[in-house]
Amino acid sequence: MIEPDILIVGAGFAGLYMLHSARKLGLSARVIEAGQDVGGTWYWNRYPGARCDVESFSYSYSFSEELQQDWTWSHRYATQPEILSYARHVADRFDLRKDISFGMRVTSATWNEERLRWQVETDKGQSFAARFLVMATGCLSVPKVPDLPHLEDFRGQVLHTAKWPEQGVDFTGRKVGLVGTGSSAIQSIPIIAREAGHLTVFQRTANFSVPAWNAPVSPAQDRDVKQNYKALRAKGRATHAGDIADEGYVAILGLDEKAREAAFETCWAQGGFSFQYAYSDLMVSEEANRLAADFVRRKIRETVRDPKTAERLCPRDHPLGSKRLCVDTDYYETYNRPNVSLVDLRDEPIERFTPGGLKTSAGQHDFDTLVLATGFDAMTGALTAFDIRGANGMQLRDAWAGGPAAYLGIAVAGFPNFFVITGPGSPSVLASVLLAIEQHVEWLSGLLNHAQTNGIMRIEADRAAQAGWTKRVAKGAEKTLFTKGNSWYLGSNVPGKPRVFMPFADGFCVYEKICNDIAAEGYSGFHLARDLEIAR
Ligand code: NA7
Repeated sequence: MIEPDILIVGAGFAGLYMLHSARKLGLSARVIEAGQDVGGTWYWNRYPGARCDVESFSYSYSFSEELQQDWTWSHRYATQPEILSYARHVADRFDLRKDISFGMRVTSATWNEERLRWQVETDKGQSFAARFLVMATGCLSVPKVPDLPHLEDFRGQVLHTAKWPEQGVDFTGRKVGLVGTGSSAIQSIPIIAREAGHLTVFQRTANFSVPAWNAPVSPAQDRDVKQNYKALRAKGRATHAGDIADEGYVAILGLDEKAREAAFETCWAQGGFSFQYAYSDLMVSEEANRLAADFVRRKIRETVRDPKTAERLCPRDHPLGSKRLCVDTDYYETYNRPNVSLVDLRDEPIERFTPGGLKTSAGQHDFDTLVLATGFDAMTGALTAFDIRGANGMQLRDAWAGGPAAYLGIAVAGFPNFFVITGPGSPSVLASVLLAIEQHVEWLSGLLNHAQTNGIMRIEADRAAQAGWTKRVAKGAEKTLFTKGNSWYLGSNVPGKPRVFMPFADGFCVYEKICNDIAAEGYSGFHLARDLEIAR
């Protein structure tokens, strides 16, 4: 039995920084990682075209000046191999690997009130008893394979974007069927189309995508960012999106038609999330959102030559941004290729898979390779995948049966000494996620330091404080258009999952201030018990 102070689940960016921070506090820590290397979602998501959709300079740690000065990003949006190399570099640079158990999965975690420790079992038979359990399991780490009728009849190769073979896939000459049109699909479709004999995309919901205008980072840009990193990071922390990219506060409805069109063109030319960050009313006013959506639909029609295909690609059933905006390179252009076709599953639903492809209500579609770009059981999937039993034997998945509730999105009532990095109820995926991770790890480190200095053995979120927080998160989201689309933010891609908007939508800067105020008040909303007797 190993008895570390902290057991961390996951060696992605959250787990790596948590380990580094725990060491700085003088705590012993162990990380359990299912993969054979660090990187988390970037270890598994090796599909062609996988890239970050936040710019590389933001998609990186800020906690070490030496690290950010030494590392050079090759492109505005880094590829998966480059991001994985960065994670490996961080692990080596801070000598993290020696405290990580790779190829090991946690199978259960049970709170032992007598010992004030988490008893953790793994699939390798190794047990741990840790004072603190930190879930650094990521928001997008449990791939979702939907219930597709008679999929087992299909005789060809089946791939999921989030479980891509390490050796890659050669699509040359293959007939490929691809289900999905979320970010993973939109990034991989242009690349698969260049190799495949034919690619048929099966779309259920047309999605909004904006151009990445990805390009190499020039030596001058690199120099400029590195000279100004400190100020850029501070600027990012003061924004709603927690991104070093510019955040505008212009109201679309405040602009006349000419100015509006010019503003949309400017954002389009900048590319990426600037289209969403630029406006104060985009995510709160249906009319403002419709104007922006109309602009994107016009761009789709200008790009895609076949008018029928263009209409199918035009999103109509959700506000722009309510499903995560996609950032692409040549996505819409790809439909001008003669070897690419688009099937709209709303017009012709899938009836069943067959040995040579699938049959819709309109007829058979043949392919020999199936790519499922069907997403994730997001934000809670990894937390409910195995037994986590808190005080009084309560299972986390039962506690969350009606939807996840976590105080500040980091701690759960009934689950003492248990913390979730970028958990539901925190900005997480609505912020630049590396900053969201850093803020959580640093805030939690402050709490653990407070516990150490004051002899606190047991930390538990107060149930009423948690209920208040959950209400506040829901209220914040209701004021926006985020709740008006069926998205993984709401859990609506997983049948039976309660429809709850999971991220904190009021903005990173707002959230960070609340967290800091709570810390300054001596961690209000938490029960902190000083010694074993009091704790019981
Ligand atoms: P997403 O964004 O959840 O996309 C999944 C896609 O798969 C989406 O287009 C779904 O359509 C489609 N899907 C899911 N189930 C089905 C079935 N049963 N039939 C047809 N189509 C289906 O996942 P991604 O991996 O692309 O991206 C996730 C995040 O990772 C992304 O937002 C970035 O932050 C990185 P639907 O829209 O549900 O109709």
